Amino acid sequence: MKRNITHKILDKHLLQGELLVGNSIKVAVNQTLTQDSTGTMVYLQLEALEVESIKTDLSVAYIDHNMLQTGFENADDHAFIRSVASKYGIVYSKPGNGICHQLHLERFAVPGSILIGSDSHTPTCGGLGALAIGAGGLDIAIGMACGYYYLTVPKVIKVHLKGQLRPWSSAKDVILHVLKTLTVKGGVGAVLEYAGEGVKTLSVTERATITNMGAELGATTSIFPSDENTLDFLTRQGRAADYYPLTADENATYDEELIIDLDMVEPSAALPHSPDNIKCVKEIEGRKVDQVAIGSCTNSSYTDLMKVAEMLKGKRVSPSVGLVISPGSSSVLGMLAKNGALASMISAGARLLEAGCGPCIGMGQAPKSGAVSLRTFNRNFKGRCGTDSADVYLVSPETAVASAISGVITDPRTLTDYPAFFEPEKYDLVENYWISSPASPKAMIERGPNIKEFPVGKMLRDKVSGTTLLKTHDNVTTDDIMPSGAALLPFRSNIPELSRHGFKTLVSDFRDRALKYGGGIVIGGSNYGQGSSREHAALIPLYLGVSAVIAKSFARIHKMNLINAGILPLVFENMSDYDLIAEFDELMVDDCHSGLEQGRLKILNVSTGKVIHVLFEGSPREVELLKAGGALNYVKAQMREEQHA
Ligand code: MIC
Ligand code: SF4
Repeated sequence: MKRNITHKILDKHLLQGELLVGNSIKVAVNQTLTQDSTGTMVYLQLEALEVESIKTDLSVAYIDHNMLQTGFENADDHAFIRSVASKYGIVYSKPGNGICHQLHLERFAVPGSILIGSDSHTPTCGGLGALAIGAGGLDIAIGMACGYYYLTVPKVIKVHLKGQLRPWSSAKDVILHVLKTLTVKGGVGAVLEYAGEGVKTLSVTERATITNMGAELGATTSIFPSDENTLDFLTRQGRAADYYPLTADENATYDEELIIDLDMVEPSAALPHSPDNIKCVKEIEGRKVDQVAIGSCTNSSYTDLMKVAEMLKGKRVSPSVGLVISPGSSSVLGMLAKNGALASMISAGARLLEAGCGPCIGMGQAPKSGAVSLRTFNRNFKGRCGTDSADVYLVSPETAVASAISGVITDPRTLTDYPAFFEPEKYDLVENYWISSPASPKAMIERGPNIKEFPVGKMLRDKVSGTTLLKTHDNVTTDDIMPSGAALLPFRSNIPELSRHGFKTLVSDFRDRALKYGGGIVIGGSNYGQGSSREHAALIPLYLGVSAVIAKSFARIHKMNLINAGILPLVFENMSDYDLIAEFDELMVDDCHSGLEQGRLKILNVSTGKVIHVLFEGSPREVELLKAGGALNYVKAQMREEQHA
């Protein structure tokens, strides 16, 4: 059979199972990455697994999210992560070094390898031909401890790129176009594999912008071939030796195909409050803009920011606009400083932030009430920027700068001179933010007062019953289930404190409801749990006693996080049965164990007397994880058995 790139990589790493769409397989993991806001939990779980060493070729712990140190909490988290990194020989990236995905692309990603990361935008490294998958924290801890990862074999959608982008249209507009076509649930259960003659017209950083935002489609990941542009990128980063050519076989088979003519891609924007709410910039031109933010793991590379600097050279940011720029890495920032680009930004009136996630995750720069904020980021969920009443539009760097200068949403094609600059033959590598040393098993773990215990599930009883604590609409995000931002991110290693804020964007009293009824059940719409990989969106419900979530459908990473936590993720057999359950109804499920094994369970709505059938769509291993009360219990028991065998 003629193989696509995805199957070539999966095949090479296959440890167990058959490569058939929908099957559960076990693959070897080469690399892992964590960032700090999910990382504390990952490393607490790694400790709980009680292994002496890790089994990956490379694991990296980045500090990039929680960098506003307004209290001791974030700094405590950093110290904890750093001490665990030193114990296990995990590479530690100090705050200020940059955003995990941009750094990993620059320094470590290898074509043809498998990378898993505790962040949903891990697929960024697919721009370089790695199979890079975002996962929940426990999966990353297990990946490090055991060297493997379980996934459901995705279907592979070929995205055939024709032609070449016109000036002022950019990689961001390509992925916005894909989002318009497929929507935020169109990628669930799929890998988007890019192919066609248009591929060679895109640089690795442009490809990475596209694979990064594949996360917004709900895709397992996105991947580009590894070709001469990959070699060019790696050479400039001083690591040509990591190059490995990788393309799909001629006439390779795919499950679906999408054709995009790059010539036809226009400057676009995702309108509030969803990344798939797409319009062409020219349709929304003229709306007054209050804030423009440039950066995030989507658009903070050297080439992105050089374009920005060139466009700002000799210009003035509109007096009514606040422009903030956050570079993706210390290397990018250092080079901008050295070649004068930073000076162009500053003299135009831009505000410069340190290299990190910053405003993308609401760590500062919340816009004013009712503001229009244009951002080159990847998510515009309501309230994520820190201001509930703000309207966030996702745009390319070109559209962002054109609008920052004019003060209104502006199609960059109205500008004349397309920014020109040279890419250096060798990128400056900044070494002094990295801490890398062999494992020192006796290293003291620093555990400040912010590091609290995390909840672990209990063995599943055969009968589960509970009150419906909440019923949600479609496309609920993990930002809804467990909001982030400057006030809450400091508590990512403090589940009791965080539990006060569960589902806060939907209801103000979820915790009180859970306490009153002694836990219960949540009802969701379709694509429940889209967005971030944060397993806190499962750990908070676990902590508050939620035993099951019954939804129309689930987003991939969140479903796995629920299973890992020992919470049943069940889907309605008939979607209209969603209407048969109201908030505060009493539900009862008998014969859970055999129901899970058969994939079909019967629920009695005790309040109405109605019977509802739900499905469990998961592998036999996932049934065992649920019976054991979650992945930690299951994997630990398995490791004990192996030791005694
Ligand atoms: C995000 O972009 O939503 C985050 C913050 O990077 C999350 C991780 C987290 O919640 O810590 C993600 O994308 O997984
Ligand atoms: Fe950081 Fe934003 Fe990227 Fe998430 S999407 S990793 S918050 S820059």
